[in-house]
Amino acid sequence: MEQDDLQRLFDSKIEQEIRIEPKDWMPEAYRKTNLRQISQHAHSEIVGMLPEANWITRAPSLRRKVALLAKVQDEAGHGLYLYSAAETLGTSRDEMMDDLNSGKAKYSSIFNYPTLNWADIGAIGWLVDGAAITNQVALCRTSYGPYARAMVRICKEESFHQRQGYEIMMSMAFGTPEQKQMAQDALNRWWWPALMMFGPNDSESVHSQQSLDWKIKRVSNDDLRQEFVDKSIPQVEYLGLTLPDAELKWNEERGHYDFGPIDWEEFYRVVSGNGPCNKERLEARNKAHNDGAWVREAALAFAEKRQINVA
Ligand code: FAQ
Repeated sequence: MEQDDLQRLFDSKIEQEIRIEPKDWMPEAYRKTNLRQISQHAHSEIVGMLPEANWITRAPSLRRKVALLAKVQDEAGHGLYLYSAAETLGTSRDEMMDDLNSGKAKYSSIFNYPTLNWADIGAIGWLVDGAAITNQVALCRTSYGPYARAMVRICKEESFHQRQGYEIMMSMAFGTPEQKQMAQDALNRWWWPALMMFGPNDSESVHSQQSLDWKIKRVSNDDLRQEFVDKSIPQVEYLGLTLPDAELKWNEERGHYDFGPIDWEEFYRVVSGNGPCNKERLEARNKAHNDGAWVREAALAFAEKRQINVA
C-alpha cells in the first residue's frame, strides 16, 4: 500500500474508534508518543512502589500490612503490563530501564515527595491513586490496543488501592485528636502535588492537542484535574478535614469548584530532577537493578540451557 493509503487507513481507524494494534501501520510520531507516555507510566508505577514500600514494615496492624503489601505488589504488576505494552512499540525493556536508571526518563512528579508518617499512606491511596484512576479510566479508551487493555485491569486494582487509602484516612480522621491532626497534615502536604499529577495547564501542555487528536488522551489535563477536585471535596467534607486552599469555592455558573493557582515553579523543579526525593528514588532504583544482576544472569543462563535441551 502507498504511504497516503496507509495514512488514510490509520486516520479512518482513529475516526471510527478502531484500536491500533502493534502490527498495524502507524505514523512514526504516533508510535513515539505512545512509547513516551506508556514507558513514563510504567516507570511511575515502579518508582511509585518506593514511598509506600518504606512503610510495609511499620504498618500498624497485620491487616494493614497485608493490604499495603498487596497494593505495592499490584504496582509492580502494573509496571510489568505497561512495559510489555511499550515493548510492542519496538523498544526493549532493557533500554527503558537504562533510561529510568540514568535519570533520562520521566516518571510522575508525585513520587518525589517523602512519606513522613502512616497517615501519608492513607493520603497516597486516597489522593494519588484517586488521581491516577481519574486519569486512567479515560485511558481505558485510548486508541492503542495494548495500552487500553492494560488499563482495564490496572483500573480495577487502583480502585481497591483508593479504598485502602480512604479507609486509613477514615480511621485516622475519626480517631484521636492526634490521629485526626496527622490525617490533616498528610492532606495538606499531598493535595497540591496530587493536582500536579495531571500535568501542566492545557494552554502549556505541549503534547495534549496532538494526543487528543490521535485519541491517545481522551480528556485534557485541566478537565481531568477539575473532575478530581469536584469528586474529592465531598470526601474531604465527610472526613471532617479541610483543604489547604483558601480560594476553593463552588461556582454555580460553571457547575464546578473553583480552586487556587498551582505552584508550577515547584512542579517544574520536581520534574527536572530537583524535588525533595528525586536523588533518593534514583539511587534506590539503581541499587535494586544492580543487586538484581545475578537474578537476570541466572534466568538468562537457565533460558539458554532450556533452549539447548529443546533443540
Ligand atoms: N510528572 O504535554 P504534557 C500512579 C511531563 S501512575 C512528571 O501535558 P502529556 C499509580 C510530560 O511527560 C501516575 N512529568 O504531557 C500509582 C511532558 O514531558 P516530556 C502516572 C510530567 O504526556 C499510584 C511534559 O511534562 N500516570 O500514580 C507530569 O500529554 C500510587 C509536558 O506535559 C500516568 O503516567 C507529571 N505529573 O500529559 C503508583 C498516566 N505531567 O515527555 C504507585 C499516563 C506532565 O515531553 C502509587 N500519562 N509531565 O519530556 C498521562 O496521562 C500523560 O502522560 C500526562 C501528561 C497527563 C501525565
